[in-house]
Amino acid sequence: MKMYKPLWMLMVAVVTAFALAACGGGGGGGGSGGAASTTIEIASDGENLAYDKTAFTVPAGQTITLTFRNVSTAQQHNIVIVKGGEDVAARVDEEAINAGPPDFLPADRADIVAATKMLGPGASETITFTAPEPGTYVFICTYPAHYAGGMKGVMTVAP
Ligand SMILES: [Cu+2]
Repeated sequence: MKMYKPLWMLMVAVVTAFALAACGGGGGGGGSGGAASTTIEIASDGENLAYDKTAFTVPAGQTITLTFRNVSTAQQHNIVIVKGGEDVAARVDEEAINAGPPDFLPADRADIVAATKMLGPGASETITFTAPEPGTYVFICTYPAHYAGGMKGVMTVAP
């Protein structure tokens, strides 16, 4: 009689295994069974002053793993997601130019959700951040004249 585990223990084990399998299939997490996460891949658009996507959406509060690839053979690029719209983006762009090379990023990150380093041709970087509250957030390249040249997009954070 004591040789057998109670039936409920077996049930818990089965249900837990099922839940972990379901989570791994849908969330794309690292398999650690932690909080849900979202992966975003974005690149520069060839030699253009543009990204290969001008919009992406992420869920509020989730851990976002974003990989940016600079596929240009000549240009330096980064991606800087700002806490607001074009007005904030313009301010960050100006602060970035004042900050100067090599990163063209203001030391004060108050207006920035997340940013990669300035990447040379062919380089890539993966950053992780928590999606802020629902809304729209402009992202830009802060290399001088790239934002003005149209290198920008919008991250939407969904509730
Ligand atoms: Cu750029």
